[in-house]
Amino acid sequence: EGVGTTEYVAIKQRVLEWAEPARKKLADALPADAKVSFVSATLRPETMYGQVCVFVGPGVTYGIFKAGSEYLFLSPRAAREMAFQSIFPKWGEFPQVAELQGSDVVGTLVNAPLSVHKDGVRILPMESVKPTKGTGVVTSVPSDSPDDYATITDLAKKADYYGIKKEWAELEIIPIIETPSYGNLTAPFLVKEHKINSPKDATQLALAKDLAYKAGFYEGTMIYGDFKGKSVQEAKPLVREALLDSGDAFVFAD
Ligand code: A2H
Repeated sequence: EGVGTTEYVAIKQRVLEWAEPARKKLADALPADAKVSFVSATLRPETMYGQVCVFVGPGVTYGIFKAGSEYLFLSPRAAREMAFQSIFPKWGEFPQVAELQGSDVVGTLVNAPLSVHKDGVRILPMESVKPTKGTGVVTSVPSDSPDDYATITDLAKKADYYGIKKEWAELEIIPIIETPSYGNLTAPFLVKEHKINSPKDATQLALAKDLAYKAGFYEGTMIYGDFKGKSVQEAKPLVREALLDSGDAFVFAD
């Protein structure tokens, strides 16, 4: 971060049903049959089997941008960068058709490529989403990301406070990667071991995130999905290619 670029896999997740505030704001901005996708940026495409929701920053400003025959939901900053990566049809242009706050889209139902949750997953709020990183949209995999696990646990505990339905945050967390150090639910294991009680425990979460990432990448074995039995190092590029080939993802350098 800071210096150089990160190459993300940008996952497209089609809107199946808008949350009410977004639906109202978009009524005049989009054709009724518009295909809109949330675009989340991930470094761990091999974890997409375990995705349970998608996070946005509730106070972050997002846009909907027309990319050929489809529309993309992401931060304006990411749209600008994508305009110079041939993601929009005209070089340098990223036509914006609407502006929304993260809070407007909480509750929106989107499809989830590869996920066990075949009927789709919800857009939920995450306070720690950085508007200046990736697309500002984060796919949530609580089995393998301590940040995601701490946030989803807090959302389920305080559903009323967050204005969400408890069942949106109380989905089954399935084991997808096994590591010798932390078992088959790396993030829940580390969150417990480091006594992390809230998504605000930033120092402990940074440590857990580092441990989870290293263990997952260097020692992890896939125990779910198309590449079950392969090491994470082998599976990662294969899942990435599968997502790119199916059109569910594209590469985004940030
Ligand atoms: B990763 P780096 Cl399973 N704000 O994807 C906060 N976090 C963001 C973000 C933003 N704007 N954009 C992306 N991210 C998250 C999966 C995952 C991720 C797992 C485990 C670890 C992990 C599922 N969430 O990242 O600062 C995204 O979460 C730990 C490094 O560019 C993205 O990958 O290194 C990662 O942070 C990018 O972080």
